[in-house]
Amino acid sequence: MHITPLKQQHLSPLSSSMPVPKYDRSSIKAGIVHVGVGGFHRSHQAYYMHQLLGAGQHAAWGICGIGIREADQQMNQVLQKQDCLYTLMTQHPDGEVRCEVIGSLLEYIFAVNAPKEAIEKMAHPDTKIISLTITEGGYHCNPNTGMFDFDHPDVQHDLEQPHHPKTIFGYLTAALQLRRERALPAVTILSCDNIQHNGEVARKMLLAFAQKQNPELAHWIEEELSFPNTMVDRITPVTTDTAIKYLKNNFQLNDEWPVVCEPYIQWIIEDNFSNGRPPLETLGVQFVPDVSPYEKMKIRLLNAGHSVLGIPGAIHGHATINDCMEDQVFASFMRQFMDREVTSLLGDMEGIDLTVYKDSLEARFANPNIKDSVSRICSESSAKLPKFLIPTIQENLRHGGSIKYGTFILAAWCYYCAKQVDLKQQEIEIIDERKEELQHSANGYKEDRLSFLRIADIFGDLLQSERFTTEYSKMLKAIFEEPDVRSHMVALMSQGHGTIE
Ligand code: CS2
Repeated sequence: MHITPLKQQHLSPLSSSMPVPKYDRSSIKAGIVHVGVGGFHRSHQAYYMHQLLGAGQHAAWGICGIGIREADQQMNQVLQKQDCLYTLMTQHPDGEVRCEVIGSLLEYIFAVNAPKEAIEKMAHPDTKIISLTITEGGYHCNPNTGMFDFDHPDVQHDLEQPHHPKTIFGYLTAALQLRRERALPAVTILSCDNIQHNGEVARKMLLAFAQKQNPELAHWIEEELSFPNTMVDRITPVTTDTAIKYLKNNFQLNDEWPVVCEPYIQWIIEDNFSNGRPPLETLGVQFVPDVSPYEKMKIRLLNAGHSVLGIPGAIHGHATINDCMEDQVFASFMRQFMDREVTSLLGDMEGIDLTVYKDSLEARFANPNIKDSVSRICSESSAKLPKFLIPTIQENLRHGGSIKYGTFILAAWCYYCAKQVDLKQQEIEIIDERKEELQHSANGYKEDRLSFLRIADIFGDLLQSERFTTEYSKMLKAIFEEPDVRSHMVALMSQGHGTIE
């Protein structure tokens, strides 16, 4: 069997078996510079732009990808080899797989080796938008205080060495300084991370950093740049060898890093762009004056729902989110969490029926072909839970609402970090930037039941609530005595007749 590597020059023969870009990629300008090209950017924003380019007349809106972390080296190598092309594999619940080559990513700069090139690209006159998927933790925002974390060693480094930055803020200030000196128009900073008020957070953190480095630049940023808030959505699991083999077997195509995703896609953006924007409304993207209620709904239901399944799922030994959904106890537990602890905190949203939305989340999570691993969901929980789950518990504490489902997940997370094995004694690999700290604090439970909660920038003021700590301690004790989380979930749902209440 002859296998063809994915490259621009091989698109023509491939076009008889799957859709490939029909537009002339060499004539397109990169109006967007995107930092953080991973699976999600490639299944979401790059896919939208690909559709737009395919519709013609939008040649100003290609993408230049930038990787600022050492870990981006692999993406760099693959994309350079493949002329920045990749296959998007959309997995339908009925088993259908739709494959398509995406061409909107025009070039990729591995900034770790070429910081100047990356900064110049951001400062290029063609660049109108700098978009970000740098993960929840990449903003260096202390969730407890809402302030910029100047203590992080990378931030310190960037303040000292502005020409060789490590953080997004170092890159942005270097590039924006050039734009200002060259009297170029400002850009829009478009955050696409799962953070409530993501645009505002990006703005606040950038201004804090710039203020310290160069107050005049900070003033210019404040006056000239816009930071629309956005809500982004498309479940994009980690790419596995199965996907790579599928393309080899079915299309004789060697794509070293395809992207797998669900059919569902959504993007809601505030229409506030400093230097023009692509006409994304033609593709069903919603432009609204205030995105906050939609962001809150998505983060508190979808993202938190994932963690509510994933953390106990890992302890139980479920491998994927759809495995969790097949387990009636897990599925009901998650739905009850949504119904009893989240729904009442979400305001009215025009055109949204929350019951329909929650039903659709259940169906999306249950898609048997998406195989989204619980390890992806549990990864970086130290950055996710302060955004996805802890604010829900805090709000419920303020309003006297139910907290038991959310609290159970935090107790289960402590167990997960302390023990790192599932029920069959299989090792659980913790993927988290703060892994050691989490393990250490979680293991302190023997001497101090509340030790885990003492990581203040994760758990905020939860420790101060007696109602919360009482409930948490009971649950923690129960889980450490009997790690069969599923039985506790059953007990918890039967309202007070089980081991925990
Ligand atoms: C997930 C998200 O990382 C997570 O824990 O909840 O990546 C989720 O799949 C996306 O936000 C879906 O839009």
